[in-house]
Amino acid sequence: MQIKSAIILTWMVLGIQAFLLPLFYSQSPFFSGKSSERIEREDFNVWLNQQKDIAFNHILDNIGGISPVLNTKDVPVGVVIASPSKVHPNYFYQWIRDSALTIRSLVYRLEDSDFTELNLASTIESYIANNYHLQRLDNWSGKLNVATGDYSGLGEPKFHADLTAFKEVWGRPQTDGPGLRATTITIYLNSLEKHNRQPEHELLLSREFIYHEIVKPDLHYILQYWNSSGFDLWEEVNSMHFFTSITQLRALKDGLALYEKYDNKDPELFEKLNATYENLKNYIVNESGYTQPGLPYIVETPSLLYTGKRSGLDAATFLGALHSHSLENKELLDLYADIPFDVSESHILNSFRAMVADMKYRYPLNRYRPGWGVALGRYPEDIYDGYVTTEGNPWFISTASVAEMLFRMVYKLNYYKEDLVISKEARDFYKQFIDLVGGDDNEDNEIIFPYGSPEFNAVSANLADYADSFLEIIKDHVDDSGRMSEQFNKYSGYMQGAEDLTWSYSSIWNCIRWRSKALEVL
Ligand SMILES: *[C@@H]1O[C@H](CO)[C@@H](O)[C@H](O)[C@H]1NC(C)=O
Ligand SMILES: *[C@@H]1O[C@H](CO)[C@@H](O)[C@H](O)[C@H]1NC(C)=O
Ligand SMILES: *[C@@H]1O[C@H](CO)[C@@H](O)[C@H](O)[C@H]1NC(C)=O
Ligand SMILES: CC(=O)N[C@H]1CO[C@H](CO)[C@@H](O)[C@@H]1O
Repeated sequence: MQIKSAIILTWMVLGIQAFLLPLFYSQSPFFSGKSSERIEREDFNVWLNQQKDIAFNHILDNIGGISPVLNTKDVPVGVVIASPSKVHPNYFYQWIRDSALTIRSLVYRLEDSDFTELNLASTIESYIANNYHLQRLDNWSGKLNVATGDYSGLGEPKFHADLTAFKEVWGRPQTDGPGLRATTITIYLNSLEKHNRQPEHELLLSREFIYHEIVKPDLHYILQYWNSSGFDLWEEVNSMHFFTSITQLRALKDGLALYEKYDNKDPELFEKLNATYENLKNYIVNESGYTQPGLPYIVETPSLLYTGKRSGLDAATFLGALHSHSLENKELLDLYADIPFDVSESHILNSFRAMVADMKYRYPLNRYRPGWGVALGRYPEDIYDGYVTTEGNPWFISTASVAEMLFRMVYKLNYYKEDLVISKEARDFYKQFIDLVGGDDNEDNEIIFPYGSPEFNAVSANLADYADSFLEIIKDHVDDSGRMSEQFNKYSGYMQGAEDLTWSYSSIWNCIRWRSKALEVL
């Protein structure tokens, strides 16, 4: 560490273009010993294929049972650790949020394999069974008592890897966990149903059992706490947050669909789900302050805007848009069409544009690539460096997420053969990809490029190229065997923060998955 800091300092002082440094990044101490060839940085397409597999294997390295490196005494089967790092920093825990999002990648991969990768199915089911247990574990957020309607314990954000409660001061509750878990399990239930299967784990008696015993408590949690404050996904601020609200809304939508399939005995629940869905949606759109008159972008945590502490720009916004929508096929697209703020909504696009505009200059390593994507961090005011608070840095999760957004946009336009409709609010975003000057001079009018027109095709191709330029940045900052930590230093490009962060691997894997889908229809 000290040597590295000294080098960084020297390079900064000399003002040398330090972005070359990551090419020499050395091996992480958690090297699993498996054969680990050097990645091919010279050929982008070769690297993409390598990195997709490398990322997936490193996800599995961090899940008990399926991992070749973890001991199931420390990390039981199906437990997802956030990172193998036990000191500086200690992320050797299971978080409800990180685990739900990571397991979601496994569910997508299982579905992509047409339900043939059965070791993934059994890992997913162990995760679900573990969560049955975690839901019922007393903890500092509270407990679960269905009889008395006490669901408070489900707001507990993290547990020890060995499935025991974490009894230290922490940012709790975190009210996004139950919704993220419910949605991940819903996607798995739908996959089981599609393939006409029932769960095989001994605790999980049937799909109905999973819905009644595990998803329903999470839905009840949201019904009770959707309008209560909690800590955000970065675990720093106790307030109301866009990411939390929008992913809760998605979970309520999932709950309504599951209710139709697995429940008909609880009309009171249906009415509450239905009414709360409408209330939460109204809250998000009309009351929360996530959108503000005069601001073109989403305000992730409005209370911090009002106190002048933050601009509201935050990568959590992109993660919220991604994880609350599904658009693989028409059925899913229609089901979630009613959830606001999908990837092509103007506030989301303007958050993206404003984050890029800020971080292009905030992070010195970005200065050397004019016209390209930039390495993105969590939010402009961030000062967490992965160990302590000094200065914020770019994160893999943020950078991969915006690329995934762009690929989803390309997919949506081309797969559904939609016309490209550019609203007045989104003009500035699209100006980066097509000359709009020759078009309609009346700034109040929408501009429409019909599906298949030269302009439509140019925008599609340019969006995909722009997405690739974010992936190129990731390519330059992973280590020689494709490993990813949490962050990379804004001056030197060296990785820092928790090593082998599971969420970093999950987000790059999701992104490359959507890239393939987008290119198939382009
Ligand atoms: C929160 O919503 C519930 C209904 O879901 C309502 O009964 C309660 O009054 C609301 N609380 C606040 C503080 O708005
Ligand atoms: C809620 O119930 C009303 C009336 O039954 C129905 O029209 C509406 O579509 C339902 N909303 C949802 C989200 O299911
Ligand atoms: C927002 O408020 C307007 C005006 O009251 C209302 O018509 C609209 O339905 C609300 N939006 C949502 C999503 O509830
Ligand atoms: C095991 C454990 O930590 N239990 C605690 C859970 O939270 C309740 C109240 O929130 C405490 O009273 C328990 O001691």
